[in-house]
Amino acid sequence: MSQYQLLGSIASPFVRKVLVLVHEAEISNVVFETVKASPLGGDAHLNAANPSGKIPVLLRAGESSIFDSRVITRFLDAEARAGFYPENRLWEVLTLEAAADAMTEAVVAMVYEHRFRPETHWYQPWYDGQWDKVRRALDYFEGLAPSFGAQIDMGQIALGAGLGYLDFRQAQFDWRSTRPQLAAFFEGLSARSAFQKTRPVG
Ligand SMILES: N[C@@H](CCC(=O)N[C@@H](CS)C(=O)NCC(=O)O)C(=O)O
Repeated sequence: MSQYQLLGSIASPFVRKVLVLVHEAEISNVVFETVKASPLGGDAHLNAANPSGKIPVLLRAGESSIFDSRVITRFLDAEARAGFYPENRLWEVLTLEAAADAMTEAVVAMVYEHRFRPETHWYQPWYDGQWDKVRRALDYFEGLAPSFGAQIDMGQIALGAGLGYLDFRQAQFDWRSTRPQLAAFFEGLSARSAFQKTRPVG
C-alpha cells in the first residue's frame, strides 16, 4: 500500500477535514507532518509542493502532490472506497462541502485580517462582509440540517470542521440559539471520536 504524507497544522479546519476522514474511514497509510503555512511566507517545502503555500497538501512518493482539501478527501475516499461521497447524492454532498468550505474561508479571512495586517489597515466594511457570509451560510445550513441522514458524508464533515473553527476563533458568537437544528446536528457530530481526536489547538 502506498504511504502518504499529509502536510498541515492541527489548528487548520481544512486539515481537520482530511484528518476526520482518515479517522472515520480508518485509513492507515497517511502520516501527518506539521508545517508552517502563512501568507507572509510559510515553510519552503510546503511552498514547493503547493504554489499557493496553503495547507493541507498530500505528498505521494514518486507522484505529484495533491491539494486542496477537497481534492485530497476525494482522492483518499476513492482509494479507500470509503463512501463519503455517495454517488446517489454526489452533487448535494459536493455543494454542501463547497458551502461549508466557503464559510470556513470567511472565518479564516477574518482571522488573517487581524493577524497579518496592521491595525491601521483594517477595513471594517470588508470585515463585516465576512460576517455576513458566515451568517448567511449558517442560515443555509439550518435549512438543510433536517435533511441530514444518519450516515455522515464529506459535506457534513466539512460543515463540522467549519463550525468547530467558528467556535474556536469566534467563541463569543452565539450562532446556536437561532439555529437549533444545526446546533443539534453539530452536537451529535462533535461527539464522534474522529471529531474528538482532531479538536483544533493553537
Ligand atoms: N481551499 C483550500 C484552503 C486552505 C487554506 O486556506 N488553508 C490555510 C490554513 S487554514 C492556509 O494554508 N493559509 C496560508 C496562506 O493563506 O498562505 C483548501 O480547502 O485546502
